[in-house]
Amino acid sequence: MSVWKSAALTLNHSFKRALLYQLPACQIRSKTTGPEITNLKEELAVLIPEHREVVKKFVAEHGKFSLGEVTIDQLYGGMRGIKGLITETSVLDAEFGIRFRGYSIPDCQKMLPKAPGGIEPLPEGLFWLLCTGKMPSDAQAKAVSQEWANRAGLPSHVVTMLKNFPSNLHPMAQFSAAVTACNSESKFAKAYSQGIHRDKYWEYIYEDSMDLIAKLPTIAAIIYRNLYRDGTSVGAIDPNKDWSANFHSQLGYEDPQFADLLRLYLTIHSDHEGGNVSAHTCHLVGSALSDPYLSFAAGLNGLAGPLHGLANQEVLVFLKGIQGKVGSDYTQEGLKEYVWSQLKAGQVVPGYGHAVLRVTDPRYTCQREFALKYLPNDPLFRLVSDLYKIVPDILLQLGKVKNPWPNVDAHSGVLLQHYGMKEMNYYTVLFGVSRALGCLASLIWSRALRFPIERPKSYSTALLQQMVQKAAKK
Ligand code: AMX
Repeated sequence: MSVWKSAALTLNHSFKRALLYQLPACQIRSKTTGPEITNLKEELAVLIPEHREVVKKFVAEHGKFSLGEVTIDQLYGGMRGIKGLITETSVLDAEFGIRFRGYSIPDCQKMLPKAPGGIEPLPEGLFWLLCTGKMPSDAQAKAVSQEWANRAGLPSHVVTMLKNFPSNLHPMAQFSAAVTACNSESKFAKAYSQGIHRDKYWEYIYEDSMDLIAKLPTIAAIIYRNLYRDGTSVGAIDPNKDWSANFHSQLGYEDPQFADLLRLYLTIHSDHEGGNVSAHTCHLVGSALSDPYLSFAAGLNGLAGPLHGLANQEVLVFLKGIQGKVGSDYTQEGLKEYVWSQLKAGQVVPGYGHAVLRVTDPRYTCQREFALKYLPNDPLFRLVSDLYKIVPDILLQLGKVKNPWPNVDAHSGVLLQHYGMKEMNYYTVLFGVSRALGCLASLIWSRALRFPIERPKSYSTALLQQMVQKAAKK
């Protein structure tokens, strides 16, 4: 195929994707114009003014376009389905699952750059994609790896603080506290106090975000080693290794297959559009111009809830409960009985259900494919597979569950257990490391697009009752 034809096809594909997912015009520029930019901030410096103009024009022309009504059910029902946020990095389709800038998880597995010898995508590449809307080249992903390696150092007070935490403080509480304490390093907070122009906010948010993402694996690994490896040193970052490979070594693991699993894990947990608790919290706190350390720590506190990120820990507790009570020689009937007993005790089945999705989560599916390839005979994987056959039917029988299918958390712990990471209380920390990619890419764009402080309207029941009565009299 000629170079021109191939470029035209690429552009055609990009235009189709842009039309389908309403990507900004800046995302469909031909890759072939000008020399390749490998520095992410320089790339954003080109894209941001273009996209600001696109948004300005769009809002000026269509600002009064209605997206539907809000019902009282929605006010009392966790705002489910209310359209109230702009998140440029990803869109969640109830029937399809997540698309990162229009790309599905299998697309990302195929198209994102890989580490030498690895087959799973580099989270560095995904971060580039989330920030820019463009699939990065190997050189662009590598440049991000190197930047993160260079920015990974921790302030000593954070290391001391982590050392002093009691071992009964949950790893997520330690993680969020350490991230908050890194606020001493905030370039945004410093620049703001010196009086920077609002047009420049995004540049400092970008700097803090890159610094924070770089530091997260070291913070997380210190927590892991303090709690489960007698406080042994996490060692130095190797600037020639990618972000996940360094994290893998800092945690104390050696199996390259586990490093590749971490790449997949850190990619797929990154972003799930804007309304989920962690992303929304980070966005909300950031809208007050709290710096990225404070904003993301707030998001982590939300992720630590059992109905959100902590579900990955809860799933393992659930699976171990089954193994303890029903044994590994279980029958389908035995499994069903256990699930019903959990429901009758007024508890949820962790790892199942979703506020938006109405199909099996593609993040579950890709982890299942990984397991089928590398650990098909793992007993815990077999249990997860057997539950997949019975839980949806049981949940449907309850008559109220809107999505009976498994979500991301139903699968992740099983893979980690297989590679030796048995400490289930730690699992949400891994989720948190990954979630930073989505939350912080969005935070950069929120400041780039100068989104205002978030402040939705609330009502009291009494006021709503008056409103309804008044409407009935008309
Ligand atoms: N087990 C038992 N009951 C469930 C259920 C489950 N897995 N999922 C939903 N339900 C119940 C709800 O508790 C609710 O009951 P209620 O009316 O008596 O209060 C009813 O079904 C309707 O809920 P829904 O509209 O289907 O779900 P939702 O949007 O309110 O909640 C979620 C979504 C994820 C919190 C819920 O499905 C759940 O609790 N799942 C188990 C926990 C879990 O896996 N969380 C992780 C989600 C993914 C993530 O964020 N990481």
